[in-house]
Amino acid sequence: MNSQSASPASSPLLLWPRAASADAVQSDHLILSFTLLTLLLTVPIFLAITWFAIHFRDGKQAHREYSENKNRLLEVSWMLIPFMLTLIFFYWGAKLFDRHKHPPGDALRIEAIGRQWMWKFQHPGGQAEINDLHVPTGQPVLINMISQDVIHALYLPALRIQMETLPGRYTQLWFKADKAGVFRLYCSEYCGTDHSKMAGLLTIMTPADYAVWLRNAGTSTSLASQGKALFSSYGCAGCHDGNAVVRAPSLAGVYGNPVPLEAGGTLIADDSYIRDKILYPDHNLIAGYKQVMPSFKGVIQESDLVLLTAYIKSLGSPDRDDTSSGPEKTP
Ligand code: HEC
Ligand SMILES: [Cu+2]
Repeated sequence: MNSQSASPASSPLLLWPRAASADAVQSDHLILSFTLLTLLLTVPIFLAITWFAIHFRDGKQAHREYSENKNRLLEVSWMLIPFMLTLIFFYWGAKLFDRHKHPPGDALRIEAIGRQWMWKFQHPGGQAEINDLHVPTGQPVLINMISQDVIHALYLPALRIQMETLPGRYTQLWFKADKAGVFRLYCSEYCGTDHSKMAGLLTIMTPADYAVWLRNAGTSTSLASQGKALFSSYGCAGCHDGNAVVRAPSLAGVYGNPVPLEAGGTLIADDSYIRDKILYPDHNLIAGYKQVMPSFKGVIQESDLVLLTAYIKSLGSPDRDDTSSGPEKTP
């Protein structure tokens, strides 16, 4: 298949676009074979019903005497065999679903924000794009998304995947593309007047082309360093850097680790935890601290929350042992 040149614009009605990943091919096989099985199971029944309806119609001379079927093997097998056949698809589908739910750890992470009516994508190096998305082949790509207003859904037909984009909650989607080319992406959740315009192009490129694209896409400031600047400008550093007057924990090595709570129990400091902490600091107070952190709800936008999280994430590896200035975090 010739890729890069095949612009999606050349075929306006793309009901079944070319599959751009091995998983997408799997999905196609699953759908096609399940449709075939459904036909196999329903067409004979449909034909039999039609034949019976004609053969035994009112007024027709036919043999109508009841005779009991004593063939137990036949009775059991016509129930069991179709059941087993459909179970194969249950297993196959569940396996694919499970794969979709578990992104590999080494995935390239792209941040996405949906809003009425556009998509904003951000690469780790800080390169941002509106509606269009560029990704490399041969590497798992994880899209971490959130909505700034209503529910949207990021739909990548060539990869046969979509995910709801929710206000107030991160959702994720991952794929490993293996075909370079230009495809389409959509919002697949009706989200208001200009919903139909919330679409763009998904460009899948070889890793070398992607590297060139990144270099030409501007921004030399990574998400983490943009976040660092915000960390100062929103006044977080005032409390959270080592020599503040207020007793606040160092954020080094927090990301990805369990946090002991004042109320008992622990939480894993993932993206949602950090976002919640910034917006609702009075929830989940950390063990050994007073509630002094102000809420930044209505002050900090989703896009900045993503940057702050990227910064906090960059502050340390998950396997922190204690160089941090906060009190003991281990129970
Ligand atoms: C007035 C001081 C103060 C300010 C300003 C402040 N924080 Fe905090 N922050 C705290 C304190 C105290 C805690 C620990 C107690 C708690 O759970 O609220 C904390 C906890 C946190 C935690 C959880 C840390 C952990 O170990 O799990 C994060 C993340 C965090 N703050 C991020 C921020 C960010 C980002 C900002 C700026 C937008 C900010 N804070 C501004 C005082 C502050
Ligand atoms: Cu939308």
